[in-house]
Amino acid sequence: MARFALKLLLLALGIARIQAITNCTLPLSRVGEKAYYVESKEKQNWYDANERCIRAGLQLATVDSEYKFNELADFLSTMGYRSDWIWIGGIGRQGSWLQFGPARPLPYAKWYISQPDNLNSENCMNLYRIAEPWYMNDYSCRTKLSYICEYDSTRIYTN
Ligand SMILES: [Ca+2]
Repeated sequence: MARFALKLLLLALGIARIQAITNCTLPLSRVGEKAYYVESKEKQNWYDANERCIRAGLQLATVDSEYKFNELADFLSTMGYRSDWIWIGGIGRQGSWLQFGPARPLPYAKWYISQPDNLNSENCMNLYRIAEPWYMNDYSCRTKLSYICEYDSTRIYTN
């Protein structure tokens, strides 16, 4: 019991430290060296979601490895997100995709079957859950979706 309380205290201190560094007042959830914030009530188009993350000292969450993808997917599932379409930090055009933080070609991708399909000019990246696993999809940037911001203590933010 004492160990659990200590773990909770350390978690709270970790979040407080991140919020002090970023001046972020959003309720972050810590996962390892990262902290996430999911906004699912006030949905935004990709551009506004990106801006809101940046204004909070964060960035749209990025996927740079299979490990990170699974961490993000597990976090979203644990937090109870089942049917949300969620913006993440990736943009693309005509098959060439970049992720943010800093911008670079995608180091890892887990697209759903036949995605990215660029249906109706889909140039922004979201996560969605088809059956059990989460996948990436390209979607119209102007559509309002939930979004996930991240803070990663191992990363220098340049966007
Ligand atoms: Ca698509």
